[in-house]
Amino acid sequence: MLSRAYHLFAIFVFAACTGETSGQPAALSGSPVEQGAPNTDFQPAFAVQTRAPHVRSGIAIEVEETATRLDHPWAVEALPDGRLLVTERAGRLRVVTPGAPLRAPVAGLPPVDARGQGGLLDVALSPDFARDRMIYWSYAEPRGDGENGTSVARGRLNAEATRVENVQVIFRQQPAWRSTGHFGSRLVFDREGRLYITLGDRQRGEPRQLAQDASAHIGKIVRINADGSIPADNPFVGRANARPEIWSIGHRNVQGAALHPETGALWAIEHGPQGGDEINIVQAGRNYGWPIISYGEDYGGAPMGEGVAVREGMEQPVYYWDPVIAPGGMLFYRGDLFPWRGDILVAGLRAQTIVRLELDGGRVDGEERLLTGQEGRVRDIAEAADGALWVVTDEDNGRLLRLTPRA
Ligand SMILES: [Ca+2]
Repeated sequence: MLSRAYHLFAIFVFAACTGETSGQPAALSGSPVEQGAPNTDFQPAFAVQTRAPHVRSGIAIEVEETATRLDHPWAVEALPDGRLLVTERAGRLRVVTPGAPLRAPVAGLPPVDARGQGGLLDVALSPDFARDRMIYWSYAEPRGDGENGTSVARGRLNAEATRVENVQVIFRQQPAWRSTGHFGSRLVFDREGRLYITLGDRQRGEPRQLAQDASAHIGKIVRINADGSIPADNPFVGRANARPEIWSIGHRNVQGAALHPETGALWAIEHGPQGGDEINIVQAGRNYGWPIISYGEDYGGAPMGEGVAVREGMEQPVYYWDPVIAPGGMLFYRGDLFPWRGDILVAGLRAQTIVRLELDGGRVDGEERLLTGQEGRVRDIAEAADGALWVVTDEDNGRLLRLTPRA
């Protein structure tokens, strides 16, 4: 693994905006990003719920290859000292120092079920990491008899960043299932230090129905305290036949989430089936509709359920895509290195790009695709303290890339 390639920082430079040739600002236009025909003929429930006007930053992005030969990296998180935490799905957590060879993985993590989409997934820093050095990670946990489920553990990263200590499992999705798909797994702390965990529907027909059943964690977003205890004001606390960790129901497979920088609300992005990736503002106790409503169709073209996208009592997505982008991680850009403060950036697996969304309050009003498709399946995105962006590509030869504006 310690190839000289790590020392050779290949630089790729290309225009972020393939649509512009003259350097002139693009004319305002209602035309969406070029993305092919939709799979379905659903009409949006409100204006600009999909196919927002194509906006163009008009800037070029420099892409610096900081590490290669990562084994299907799933998450990247910037440490305060400029190093990165990177998970590899096979079960390895790396501390990456830009410019230095990859070193041995962090020791002390529990075993993962690294089959299909499963393995070591997200990693997040404690809100008080500078003081407590606690990290939190999600993973497909083997539960015996071929079953597994999404679990979240935490531990203290030792001073040398070589080992996690005092590891505790603080959440276990129930029930376990025999499936290697749809683990969800994004971790987001809110402003009060409570932890949101996004979960999936386990990809099979039977557990999919449990996305509407509050007695299961399947197809949910949950919220717990940092020690695994349950906040007393969670919406399902005290309800019969309901899991008290649940924050919202009716999700398919949520792999991206972030707190809105002004409102503090949780925004989440989930994979649709064939069509119907969606962004939701996730509010306590609400039902986000899966598998009853969707802007997608089943693989092969059959309708999902009754083939409806709107139902009373179920939340509409803020925005959706058909065809899908296959969204990984998302963030709200906070820096000023790029001219995108307040915009959403989404890692696109199928789209092999970063998708940028401009917002007008709680609605999307512009969309741009930022990379050219040469970077591979973009799994996660993180913002460094200086406003640079870090992304990882989920491939056999997965890469950690640093993005900055081209000088
Ligand atoms: Ca939905």
